[in-house]
Amino acid sequence: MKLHFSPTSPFVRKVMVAAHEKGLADRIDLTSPETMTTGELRADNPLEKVPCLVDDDGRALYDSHVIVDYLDSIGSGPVLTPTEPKARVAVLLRHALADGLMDSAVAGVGEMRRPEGLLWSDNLKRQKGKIERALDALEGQADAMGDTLDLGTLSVGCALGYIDFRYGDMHWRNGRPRLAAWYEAFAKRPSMARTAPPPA
Ligand SMILES: N[C@@H](CCC(=O)N[C@@H](CS)C(=O)NCC(=O)O)C(=O)O
Repeated sequence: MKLHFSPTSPFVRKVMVAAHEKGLADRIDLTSPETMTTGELRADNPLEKVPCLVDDDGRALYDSHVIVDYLDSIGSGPVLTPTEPKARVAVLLRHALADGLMDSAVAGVGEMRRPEGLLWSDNLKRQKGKIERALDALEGQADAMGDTLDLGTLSVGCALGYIDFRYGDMHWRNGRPRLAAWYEAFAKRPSMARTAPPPA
């Protein structure tokens, strides 16, 4: 299988953490990030976004949730999205929160990278508000997450890793001791250690 890859994307990391946890990482070849601009990625994903996984039959899969679901169905190891209705909706909901946190964090970075004079400060403020509220909600869920590994918790781990990577000056751990303790333990998983973004 081939994965259109970027070492800094939290969505790509979500896929790679799942691949490691499901025993599939060795079966995935990573493209160089240049495919994002050469047209190669566009040929596989009309949205031209990473991650995009091309499976052994040549079928291109996107987005990160679809890819993780696919890996969950073909790999070994823990089930990432349970089938029992109550457990399933809880995992999907936590995934939605983590994924929305990633969306806002990535959008905020895009805003900060606008050429001088074009930064839309209201939008940046809005995205940062979403980030703060998502983190507050996760603080309330930290004890329930415990040491569970599923689609929801691995997405939270990748989202927090991205906040550390891009928003170090936000000091998100302040006032969120439970989430900080949860992340400290979760980040030690080999799947997380092996997929950490490069030093900023
Ligand atoms: N919902 C998508 C989001 C993917 C995404 O936003 N990827 C970013 C990198 S972090 C990207 O490829 N951006 C390029 C673009 O928007 O043109 C997913 O879960 O895979």
